Amino acid sequence: MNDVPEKVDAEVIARAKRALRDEGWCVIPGVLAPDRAAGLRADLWRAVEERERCGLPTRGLPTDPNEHNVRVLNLPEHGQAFVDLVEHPLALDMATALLGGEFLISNATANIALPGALSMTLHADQAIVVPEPWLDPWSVNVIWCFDDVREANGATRYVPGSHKVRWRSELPVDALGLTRAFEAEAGSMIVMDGRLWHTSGANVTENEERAMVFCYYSVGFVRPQVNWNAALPPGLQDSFPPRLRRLFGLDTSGNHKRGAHLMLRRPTMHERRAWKVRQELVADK
Ligand SMILES: O=C(O)CCC(=O)C(=O)O
Repeated sequence: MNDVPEKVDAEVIARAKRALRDEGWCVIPGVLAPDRAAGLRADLWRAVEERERCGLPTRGLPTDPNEHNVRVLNLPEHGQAFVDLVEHPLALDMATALLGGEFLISNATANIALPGALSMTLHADQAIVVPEPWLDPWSVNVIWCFDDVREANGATRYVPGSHKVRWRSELPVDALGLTRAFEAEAGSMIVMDGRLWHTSGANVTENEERAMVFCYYSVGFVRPQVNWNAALPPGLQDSFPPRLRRLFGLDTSGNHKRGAHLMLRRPTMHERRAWKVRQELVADK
């Protein structure tokens, strides 16, 4: 595999993790070698054809205002190249940095913005899967750029600082007007805190396409957007090694890890004191 995560400088990765935590996003250039980015782009168009042959919708989905966005849902079923992206070591490393060790792949899709594509509605990915208030990062989107992405060809637009928004009512009234474009070269990875409010940009170019893949991860106690048991062909599920089965949430057990430590450890001094105080209060009543 022509993969180069090892070549991304450790200092660049450390800086990116700090930016992700503090600013809610980061761009890491040069993660995919140019030929791999180009190969994935060709794979993506093959996936579009495959879906259209099967009669599955790729344009004019309810998320988009017109037919100039080409969407590929359920990407992992369209080839190993996309499964490799989902479990790319640097993607998992960045997700771990924000979410901690226990997370699932929630969704993996592509959006190719063709000339004439317009912006979708402003949203935060975490708000789609978890009700407010959004107090902690519980999801993260790792975005792969297969083209040079610039404001004019529809770069994703984000509201600076909006990963701190806990309630929708805290969003600035003119949030859309405050958005800025994520610009990045082909082969870059953009990482976005699930709480960051954003939208697709309009592609106002004559002839540039903007192809991006969105690998969306969420903590283990949040139900993934895709029910992979139903979405992935059984043969593909069977071919997955244990680490991939875990990442896709395909194992028989789920959602017991978060509180497991409560059963395994003795109550802390603080907890024992708090219980004692509460017992005394009840006794005094
Ligand atoms: O295509 C983009 O730039 C953003 C897409 C997006 O936010 C979404 O599909 O939820």
